[in-house]
Parts: sequence; structure tokens; C-alpha cells
Amino acid sequence: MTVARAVDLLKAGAAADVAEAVSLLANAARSGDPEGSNRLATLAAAGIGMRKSWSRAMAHLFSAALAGSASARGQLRAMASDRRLAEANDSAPNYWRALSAHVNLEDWIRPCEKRVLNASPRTVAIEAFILRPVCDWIISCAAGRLQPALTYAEGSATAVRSEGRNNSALELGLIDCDVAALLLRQRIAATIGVPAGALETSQVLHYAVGEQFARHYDYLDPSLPEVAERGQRIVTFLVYLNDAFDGGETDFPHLRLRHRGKTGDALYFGNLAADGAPDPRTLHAGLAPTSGEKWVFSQWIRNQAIV
Ligand SMILES: O=C(O)CCC(=O)C(=O)O
Repeated sequence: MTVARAVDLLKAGAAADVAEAVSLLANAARSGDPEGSNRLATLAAAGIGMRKSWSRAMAHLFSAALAGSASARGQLRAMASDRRLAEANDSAPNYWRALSAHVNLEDWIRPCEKRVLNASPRTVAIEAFILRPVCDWIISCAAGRLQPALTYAEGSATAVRSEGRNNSALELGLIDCDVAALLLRQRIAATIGVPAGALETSQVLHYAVGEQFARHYDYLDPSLPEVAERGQRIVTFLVYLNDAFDGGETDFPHLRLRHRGKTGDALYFGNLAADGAPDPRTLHAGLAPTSGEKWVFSQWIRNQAIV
């Protein structure tokens, strides 16, 4: 009840509501509610209602796991670098403490090897951007929470269902993220060299056979007031969460490039030309899988901090 009330307050978003939510969660955590600690972990990792601190986030996550939070336990198992320990039985004393010690935060901001697929517009592939267990974790959290994916009609501020985008998606606002998703966002921000605040709401995309995100641009119409207020979308960053499907490539018709990554690989591209104008050569599509189902973590990035 207390945690649900705190989440409602966080969604309301006013400073006083956030402060009350933090205090409710802290009380819940103190009285042993695992979800109180789990939510505090997210707030510390996102810097909501408190200073952003990964070490505090990890401490809350450890407390949540110890108190029995299935979410915290799943996150620690997904993120730990010692895979044997992560897959071991949790009955050993100090198991969750030991596992927490194997979540290496440095790994998440370490520079990664990039392969340029196209010089202009710059389109870059990265192998093994995140580990398969993290992909599996993100998929397991999104499955069951998917909604029809929406698009904005030209010049309109209302998102609608369209034939061209008939797949489904989960939108992950900051407070909907867990520490694993926030670390992924941090890794993306570090790779592009932007503050984490320049990342829009993340999306987990799901495509069943025949579902697609038809050809589109990710940049925004520069004349929109939105662009003056919240900046332009400069980069699109995709992480392929699985590869057990046929078809389903990311297609760039103007670049004669069709790409699909293996589980955990990433692809990113710049949406603007060198002069800062939208680059129509970035036209792209998420093609429909012809068998299996496709999962992608999609991140649009602005040229200024928006959160
Ligand atoms: O799913 C894909 O391969 C492409 C996704 C996409 O076009 C987007 O997120 O803008």
C-alpha cells in the first residue's frame, strides 16, 4: 500500500510529492518492505528526490534482495559479472552480498569497440554492448506490460496507432526503470558522450511475425516549439535484446544497409547532417520478423538534457 502510494506520488511529479514519496519509501524500507528498498534503489540511480548515487542504489538493491524482492534479485543475477555465482542457488549465507559485489559498475561505462558501418550519416555497430542475461531480464520485465506502439502524425502532438507502426512497446519513464535499465541508459549516454539527462523515455520494442515500424525519421521537425524547448533528437541508439527470429532487420534504404545484431549488440546512428539540419538519408525501418519474435531496446537522444 505504502509503496503503491509512493509510486502514485512519484508519477504526480511535483517536488513536494517526490519528497513525500521518498519518505514513504524510506519508512517502508526501514520496516523491511523489500519493494521500499527496491524503489529507493531506482530513485538513487536516477537521482530522483535525492542526489544520484550508484553506490547508494546498489546498497538499496542489496537490501531489497536480502529482504526478498524478486525484482532486486533478478536484477542482481542479471548484472553480476560472475556468471557461475549468478546462476547458483541462493541458499548460501551472504549469497546476495557476494553477488552484489560482482556487479562491476565500471563495466557499464567502459568505452566499447565500435565498427563504423556507414560514414555519413554515421552508423555504428557495437558487439556485445550488454550481456545476454541483462537482455533476458529486460525482456522478462517488459513481457506482459506491452502496449500498442504509437506514432505522432506530422505536426501533431497526439500519439496515435498507425498501420505503419503495428508492433507493441513498453515506454520506460525514469521511475518505471529499474537499476538494470538505468545502468543501460548510463552506458548508452557514456558511449555517445552525452549526459544521461539527454536520453528520452526508453522504449522496449516487441515485434511479432508481420509487425513492423515502417520507414520513418527519428529527428523532429525543427520548426516545432518542442525542438526549441527540449532540443532535437540527435542520435538513435538500439540494443538488440534477442536474435531468435528471421527477418526483422533494421533497414536503411538510402544507405543500402540492412542490419541485425546478435543478442546484446547495439547499433546507433546520427540523425542530423554536419550542418545540424535533419538528414533524410537516415530514413529507416524496423522490418517485420518472418518467424519468431524480435525485441529491441530503443533510445532516442536529444542535444540537451531534458530530465
Ligand atoms: O526495431 C528496429 O529495428 C528499428 C527501431 C526504430 O526504428 C526506432 O526505434 O526508431
